[in-house]
Amino acid sequence: MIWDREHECMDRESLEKLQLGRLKQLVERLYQRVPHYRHALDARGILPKDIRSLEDLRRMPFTGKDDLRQNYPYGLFAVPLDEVVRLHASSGTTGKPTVVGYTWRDIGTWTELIARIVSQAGVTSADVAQVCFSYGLFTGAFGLHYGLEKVGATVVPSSAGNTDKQIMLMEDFGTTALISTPSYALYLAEAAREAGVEPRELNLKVGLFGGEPWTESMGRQIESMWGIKATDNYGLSEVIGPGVAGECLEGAGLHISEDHFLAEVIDPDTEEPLPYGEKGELVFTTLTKEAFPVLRYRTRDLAILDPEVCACGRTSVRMCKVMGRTDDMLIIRGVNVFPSQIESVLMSIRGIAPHYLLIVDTRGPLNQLEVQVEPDPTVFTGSFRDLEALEASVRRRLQSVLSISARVKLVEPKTLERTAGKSKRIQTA
Ligand code: DLL
Repeated sequence: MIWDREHECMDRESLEKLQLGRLKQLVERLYQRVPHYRHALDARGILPKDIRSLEDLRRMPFTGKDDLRQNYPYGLFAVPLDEVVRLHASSGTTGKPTVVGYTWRDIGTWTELIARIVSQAGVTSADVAQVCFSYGLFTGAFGLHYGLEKVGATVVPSSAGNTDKQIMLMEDFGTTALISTPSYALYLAEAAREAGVEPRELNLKVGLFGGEPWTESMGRQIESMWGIKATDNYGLSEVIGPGVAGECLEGAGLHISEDHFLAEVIDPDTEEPLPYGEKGELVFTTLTKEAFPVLRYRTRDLAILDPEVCACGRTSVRMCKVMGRTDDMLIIRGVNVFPSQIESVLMSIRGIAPHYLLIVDTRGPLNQLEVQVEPDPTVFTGSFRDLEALEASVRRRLQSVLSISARVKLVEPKTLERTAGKSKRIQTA
């Protein structure tokens, strides 16, 4: 079903007219209300009134994670805090998270955008939708939640974890739609089998998966284990959260809600926009956000855009599945992790040498992270009890600062590789 036919099937000319009007308003608002953007526009000699066509977007400055870090926590908000009704956060590149805010109207916009993507995946008021994202600062759960309610689905906010209970709820409540990361969907299917429940015999029909990259082949595996249709949906906190783009049942890419987000693909090195069909870094400009609008936000995600009208009738540009990243961000059990964040945690712990190795084990359904560190021989006494205490304290710090559970392994001093050039600190097992 098409949730918002007027906007999802708009002809290009009307869409571009709408986008241009919204872009002008956005730049005006940013210029008036957010000093960071005013300075960035002034530095390029651009005034809001200079925007005459969508092409003018090319001249605008980019925004990146560093800008968010420098303006932490509220510096990029375009409304006073008393108009903000919700905060969410995702990983920053160092110790502090990236904070995003929503006005009441933003929550309404988000709800509509999610209603579009869940309808694209075929979810209706007849469905029982189990949301297995963790409810909290992560945008996944709350984001999907309201849009699912909007289409009238029966929402089961079971949150992440507690696998046995998830399976019991699925059986007892007759869940038909599973909302989670793709890796959690695989893990749940395995766990169900281990608990003596055959996933294919449950009532599930469809899954909406996102929050991390997954391949077509992983999708086929999820589909065959659960006996469902697996659909992909994409988003990021800085832009709104989930709801930026979603796959319809044609399975031919993810429709971007272009009346709310201007999408570009750029060459990450030259920063030049690339034509449709070429692989590059996705860049989004929010056209309607009030509390936390962004201008040309560099996602670091690599993808290709396709402007062809889809067989489903929607006219929006589609992005392919995310093909990789331009940086070294990892996603461990749905949590974004930058090696630089781990580094800053490690460096704050006494007794640890400034060398580490991250090993990402992708063999099971859920990624595992092992952090190998060397005890600092000048501080460390060598007793076994001290060693255990140090390991435990590193593990606790990583858990409390980054919300990730990692295995911590202390290795012999001076055994981790030192190189004169770029050190290789991430390995995949
Ligand atoms: O992961 C928003 C989201 C939640 C989307 C639930 C879909 C479902 P962040 O925590 O800010 O927001 O992480 C954003 O996750 O830049 C991508 O690298 C990655 N990502 C999100 N969805 C997908 C996807 C949420 N479908 C970052 N495919 C993004 C590949 C994805 N990568």
